[in-house]
Amino acid sequence: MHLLSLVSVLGAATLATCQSDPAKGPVTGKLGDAPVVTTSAVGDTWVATFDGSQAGIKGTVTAVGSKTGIDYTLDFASLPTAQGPFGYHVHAKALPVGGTCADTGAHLDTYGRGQDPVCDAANPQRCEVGDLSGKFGKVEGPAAKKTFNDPYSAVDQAVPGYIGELAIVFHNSTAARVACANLVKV
Ligand SMILES: *[C@@H]1O[C@H](CO)[C@@H](O)[C@H](O)[C@H]1NC(C)=O
Ligand SMILES: [Cu+2]
Repeated sequence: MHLLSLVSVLGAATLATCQSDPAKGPVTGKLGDAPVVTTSAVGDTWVATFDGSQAGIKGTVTAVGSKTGIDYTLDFASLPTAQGPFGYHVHAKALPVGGTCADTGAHLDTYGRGQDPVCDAANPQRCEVGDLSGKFGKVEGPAAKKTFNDPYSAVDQAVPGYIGELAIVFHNSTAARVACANLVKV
């Protein structure tokens, strides 16, 4: 066997051990798949309020602690039809006072799977924790209401996947960050 082909065989083997089982879809994070969150903080509630001053987006994202993760409700009276569909994520940082959506960091990615390849909604445990629209679908104007349970995010500060005080960011169809608001405890 040539050295070169030995190297490529070893390379392929190394790659195979780093990657997830293809039958289960892309892609396990460096710290593994996201486990289902169970918590004692059931009922704790956080709300991000969009007042219409950014891209005309007006509504709320409400996150309520559930026995498994978080029950989310998106309730938007105004979403500009020309710019959607909109992706929305929990980002890794809060919007600082006087800051912009560019200051909110990347998606909350508790298990280090990265953005590439994109989230496969059939395997939500392998998506970035904060990639809510990747897991549960984008929203479109002129208005939108949407509820879902995300078992992998948490309202309990002691639990990995904690979203408290972080920013929810909306992206338009060309991925620009068009609106953001921090989650505030109710
Ligand atoms: C998305 O927002 C950016 C920044 O405001 C803007 O330049 C772009 O045209 C928007 N895309 C759409 C499809 O509206
Ligand atoms: Cu985002």
